Amino acid sequence: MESDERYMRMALELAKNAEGRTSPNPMVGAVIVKDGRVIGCGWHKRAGTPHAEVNALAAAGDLAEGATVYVSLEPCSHFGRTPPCCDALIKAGVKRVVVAMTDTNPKVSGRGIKKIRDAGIEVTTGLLADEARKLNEVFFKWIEKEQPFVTIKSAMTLDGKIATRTGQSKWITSERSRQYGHRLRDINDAIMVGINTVIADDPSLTARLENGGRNPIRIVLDSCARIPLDSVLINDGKAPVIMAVTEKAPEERLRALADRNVQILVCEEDTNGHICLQKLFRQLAQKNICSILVEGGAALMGSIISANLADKAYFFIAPKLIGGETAKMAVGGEGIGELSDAVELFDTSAEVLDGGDVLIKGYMR
Ligand code: AOF
Ligand code: ZN
Repeated sequence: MESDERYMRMALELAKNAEGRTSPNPMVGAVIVKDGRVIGCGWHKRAGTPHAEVNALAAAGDLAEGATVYVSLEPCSHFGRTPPCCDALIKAGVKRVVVAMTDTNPKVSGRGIKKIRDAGIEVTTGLLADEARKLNEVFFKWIEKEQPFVTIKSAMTLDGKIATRTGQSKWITSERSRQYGHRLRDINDAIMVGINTVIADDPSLTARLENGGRNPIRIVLDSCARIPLDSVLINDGKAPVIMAVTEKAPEERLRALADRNVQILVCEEDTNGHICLQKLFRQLAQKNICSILVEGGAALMGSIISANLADKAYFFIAPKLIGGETAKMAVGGEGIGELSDAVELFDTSAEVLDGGDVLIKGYMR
């Protein structure tokens, strides 16, 4: 039905109100309709708080009896931080439930839909399923693969440089691009950089948006714990810091970091003696870090790309040229020899931002 699609779109839009705030839960929206009128809406605001359906039912009150509920994800069937939504819908006496897609969380996985059907309620599934899946690309990667969703972000010139030959990098891109970058920090659970970036830039890695913003957990890859002890990010207390080190890191450095409330993760090395990123990502996923924004520098970007660990990419390109053989490029590492091995992005889009920078984004793998 045409109106089914309209209400489901509304549910998807409502879900987005909580973008970046629901982790490790998905974003979910719900719309309750009776006699062609919306009688209640809701969305899931934050993990540990009521789910979308429960918020919408509360808004509709007794009117929910005999109504149709549109929900962007299968209603849950498990007792988690909150009780099952399928029970709440059954209790409210709704007549029909329209679901965009099944929840692939193994604790739910069709059981919510079955329970609602078994209670004699009509259930329609699969409406705008592609949109619903894309909305929660982060959650589905995390719950299905037990890996975080990894986004790489780089700000470069037309000739792919991220700094001049003397190392100047502030600022390559426009104010608008940088605000966009802060929004990406705001909606990701964690931000990751390599130690060379910390030494070169002494960044704070916080989300500085006009209306506040939420700081991500800051993760630094630093095998030997070389981080200067006066670095801003381990002293400003603005967000947790995780230092990923290996056994090469000296004890007394680790103690000094622990004194600054830094969490230390001792990681395994790969065959090149670098931190094994696959294993580190798995460990981070187990800590409920569902999304990571990788901001460089060049070496880390090269490792992530060659290990095929990125899901999504944002390249901000300023219409400027820097030139120079030694000026750093966005992606370091060894690079490929055969053109046929080039990493190709898919589902790409390009957008000219105010200020003239071009944002190219797309998916990887
Ligand atoms: C829904 N509606 O709005 C959301 C759902 O720990 P809990 O109780 O918050 O449960 C979290 C799980 O519930 C989460 O992993 C996902 O499978 C589902 N999320 N389900 O019915 C919602 N956010
Ligand atoms: Zn639920």
